[in-house]
Amino acid sequence: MLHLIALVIIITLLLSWLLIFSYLFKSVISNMAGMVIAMTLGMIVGLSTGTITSILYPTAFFEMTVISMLIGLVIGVISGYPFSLAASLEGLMAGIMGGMMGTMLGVMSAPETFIQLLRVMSLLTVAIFFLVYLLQIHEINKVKMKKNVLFQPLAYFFVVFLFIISFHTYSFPANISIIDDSTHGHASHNNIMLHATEYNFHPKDIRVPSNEEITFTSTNSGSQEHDFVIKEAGAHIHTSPGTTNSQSVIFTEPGNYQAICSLPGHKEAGMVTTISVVSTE
Ligand SMILES: [Cu+2]
Repeated sequence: MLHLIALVIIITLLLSWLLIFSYLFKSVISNMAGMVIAMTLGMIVGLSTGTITSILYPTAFFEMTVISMLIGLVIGVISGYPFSLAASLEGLMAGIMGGMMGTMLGVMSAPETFIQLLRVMSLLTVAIFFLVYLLQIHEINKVKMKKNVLFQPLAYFFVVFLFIISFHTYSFPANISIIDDSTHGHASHNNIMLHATEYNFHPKDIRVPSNEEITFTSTNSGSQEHDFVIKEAGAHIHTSPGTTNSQSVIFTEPGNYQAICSLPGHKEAGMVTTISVVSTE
């Protein structure tokens, strides 16, 4: 959750910076550029808000759509306001559209892709903010030829660069709580669905919280016998072809565990899955 909050704060700060720039230099930014700025900011804010809110609260699809449309609308109007009524109107429409599309994207995506979706959306948002900033600088420099460091895109680019790096270094530890929803028909975080075939497990990477009961349900979609064994946790789920079996375990120690199929040669053929047990504290 912390990463998500940090992400929202960073995006809000960057957005504020752009808005302040628009208000400070509204006299030198052309109306045409103003309309593009309003449209772009309204749309991307609506889109990312919609995606994030619908991932967090997929059961409240209608409410999240309305909220995202409102946020996109407000940001669009604020972005266009310094320039002209037309720019505000354009921002308003783009914000509504972005909010609507963002929530649909979030709801239609499979829970397994949530983390990637959040990464893509946040990188896209920051990259588009950067383009808007370049447009502002371009407009301002046409008239003022500022030499101030603030008017060099390099400083901003550096912030963006750090952001992207930090993003790929840390994953979202919050992803478990995000995916805690059964309305998608997929597994909630304490209920892991597995598929065993020749010779593979799906999914390949599993993240579960420590000190909570985790139920592994293994379905054998293959044509041979398979099992699912986590030695350290005492888990052993045997399945004949076409059958499904479950077992519940509790991981007391955070860390990486290996789950394998113990039938001769199956592990070597690829029936291995990594289980990351993360502390919930
Ligand atoms: Cu096997």
